[in-house]
Amino acid sequence: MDNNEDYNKNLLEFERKIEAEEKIEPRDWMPDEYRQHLIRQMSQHAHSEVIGMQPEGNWVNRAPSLRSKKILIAKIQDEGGHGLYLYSAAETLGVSRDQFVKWLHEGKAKYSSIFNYPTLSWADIGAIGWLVDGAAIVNQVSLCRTSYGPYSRAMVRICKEESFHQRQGYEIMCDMMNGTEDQRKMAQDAMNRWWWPSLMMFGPTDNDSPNSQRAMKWKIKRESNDKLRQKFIYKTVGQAEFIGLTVPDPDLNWNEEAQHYDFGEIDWNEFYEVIKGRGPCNKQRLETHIKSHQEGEWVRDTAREYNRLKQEVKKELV
Ligand code: BYC
Repeated sequence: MDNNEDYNKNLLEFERKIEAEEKIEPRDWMPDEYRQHLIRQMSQHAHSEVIGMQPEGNWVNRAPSLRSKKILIAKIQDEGGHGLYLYSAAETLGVSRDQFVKWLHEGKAKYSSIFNYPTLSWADIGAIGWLVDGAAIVNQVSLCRTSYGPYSRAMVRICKEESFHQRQGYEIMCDMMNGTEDQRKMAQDAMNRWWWPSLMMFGPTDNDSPNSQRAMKWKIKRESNDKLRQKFIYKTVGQAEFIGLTVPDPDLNWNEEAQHYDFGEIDWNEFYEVIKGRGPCNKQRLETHIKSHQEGEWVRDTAREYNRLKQEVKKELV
């Protein structure tokens, strides 16, 4: 068989597995474009989890009670863990974690637009848990059925933890809406600032999403950006109304015929500015990550040295 014949045979088997809903595993043959697509998406996803620790970390010292501080610390730690699952899953595609981090620092890899907005009040911590984790769950529940085995398994575990995060955020919003007039105003202000960026998390509209077609064909993505955005709005509007929050969109209307909410125009200029690195906090987020990474060099050195010594001791014992 010549190379071309080999390739076609492998491709047929790969497509059969995708069609049959069998997972693609790290040692399986896969087209290079499939591998590259996953490397991009999974590393971006991992970076988002880790960069996402920063806006919340900003409030650990100012949490209003010991209980809320403990919960917030646990949540932030979970996000770091999610980054770890995702980097490990992405490494099975043949790229090292060092390389992923290098691409992030060089501005070659993205992370979610949402983490380039500031957290101005305690209510923002509620809004992040409720809206941002809420949006992340909608996306990630769908990704549990992604075709790449390690990604899909990481998602199952992550989703369990994200549902706790979403409740943590909603609890803060409920408490504030049941509090004083000033607290209600803070909650509404956070809702006003986080609503639209949360809708942007799902990416451009289906018509403007260059990666979607291939992702759907290979079942990397199981539902489109617009469909997931709709699901999030459907799930969230009732929760907002229930506690007396107003969704900051005068064009939001239930469409009986389509059985979904029609909503106003997303500011796509803002979205593209943020993903090009020109959002309110992009510079700060990346600089903080680079600084922490450099400061953590001694930990990595120590771990490497520990491993080297362990190997030496093992050799001596043999
Ligand atoms: N932000 O063709 P499209 C979390 C980029 S964190 C930045 O639709 P795709 C959490 C996109 O990369 C949740 N960039 O792309 C953590 C592409 O550019 P490139 C993170 C975005 O990949 C802590 C271009 O726009 N979740 O849970 O088919 C605390 C065109 O887009 C964004 C994930 O990462 C964005 N929002 O679809 C709390 C989920 N949207 O790469 C919570 C996994 C689009 O070609 N990722 N772009 O240069 C995905 O599901 C998909 O990658 C996306 C985008 C839906 C995000």
